[in-house]
Amino acid sequence: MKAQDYINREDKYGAHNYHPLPVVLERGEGPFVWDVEGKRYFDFLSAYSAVNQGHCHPKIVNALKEQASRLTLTSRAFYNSVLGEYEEYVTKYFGYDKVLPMNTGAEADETALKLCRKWAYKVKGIKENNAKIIACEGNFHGRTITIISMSTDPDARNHYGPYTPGFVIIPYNNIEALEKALQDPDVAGFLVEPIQGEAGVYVPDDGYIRKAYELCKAKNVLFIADEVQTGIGRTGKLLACDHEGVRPDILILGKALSGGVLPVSAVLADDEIMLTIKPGEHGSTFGGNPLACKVAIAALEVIKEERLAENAERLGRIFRDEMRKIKSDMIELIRGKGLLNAAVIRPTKGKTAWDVCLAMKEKGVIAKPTHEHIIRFAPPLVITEDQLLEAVGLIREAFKTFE
Ligand code: IF1
Repeated sequence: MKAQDYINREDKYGAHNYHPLPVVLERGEGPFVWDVEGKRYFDFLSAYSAVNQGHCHPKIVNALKEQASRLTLTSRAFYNSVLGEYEEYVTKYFGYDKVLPMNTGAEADETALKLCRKWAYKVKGIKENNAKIIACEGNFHGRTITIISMSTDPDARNHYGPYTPGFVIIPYNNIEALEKALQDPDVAGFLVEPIQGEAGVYVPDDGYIRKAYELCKAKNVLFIADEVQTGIGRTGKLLACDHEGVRPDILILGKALSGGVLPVSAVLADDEIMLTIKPGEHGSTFGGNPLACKVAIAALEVIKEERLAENAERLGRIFRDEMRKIKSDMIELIRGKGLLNAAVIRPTKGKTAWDVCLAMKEKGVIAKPTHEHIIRFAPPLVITEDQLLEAVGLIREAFKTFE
């Protein structure tokens, strides 16, 4: 089968809810993936930051293999020998009293919203059904009906109504707007991405996260950080909130929590919040399964053992410096933090970010445009300096083809 045959088959039998780059991958190792014709690429998407530890990391794959032949799923109707080990490990790792394990990022976000509402009624004392949660324009928190009820992206939202009420949407990176929204005594929480991924790696002003956290504290409002994409080393610290010394009241993790091996997500909080949910009030068949637990422990160990946050910080600076040296009229701006970066593309002679991604693919670097004029650059954090410079060279060549 040729690449086009694979593409045609997906097109014929799969829902058309994606528009992939025309490349068919069959193998991965570290920062590299190979297509069905054996061509090697630098992966500059990392499955939207799920593969921070690199493709098929041997330590994580071994953890998977070992646990897969012992016990994979018990459901939470019974205890299992691994869940407690993981719960102790992950709570100490991130510094919280408790964890609630789920599978996908969207589920973890939903869990955080439920926790926030429960806390609003049981602890804060907001009148039943009146709790409001503030979210930001340009947010991306997943695809469920409740989550897209917060979305301001017409593609994500339109024709899926009626929507879940209880959200207040304010501009991102705008402290005055937050201050104003927090005047409402029914506000229970503020849900925020420390860097907006889907909006195009939109990095807020220095001090925004810190100030927002302090405003929430002053109003007894929970500061809820969606670190599904920014967490676990991606931005040069373990958490993006660490850049401003902020410890969220509720922390949402996903993606790289498993190194891209399985869907594993988690919500972390202290007892005052987490213990408002009682037995039978929330859960998931697969959440906390022993396979996921062993994989997540290994994935988190790799982050520390290989100092991947430090690598992201150092290489991120080099990447932005080198990208800014590329002479191309099409590059309007390079921005980002750690190894979560983006180029804003100025359409030139009818050529857009999509065409740049096609050209990069030909040169051996794969990345994906977002919002038509932005390209995200987020390689696995295991990439070395030499590899990064080689990849930038290929990206430079790709831009040259448009001269
Ligand atoms: C897709 C974007 C990235 C997320 C944050 C929760 C979730 C995500 C901050 C939900 C998911 C994804 C999903 C992916 C595209 C993608 C994405 F472009 F849409 F914004 F990463 F940049 N919170 N992000 O970024 O997690 O339920 O998917 O596990 O194809 O929809 P999920």
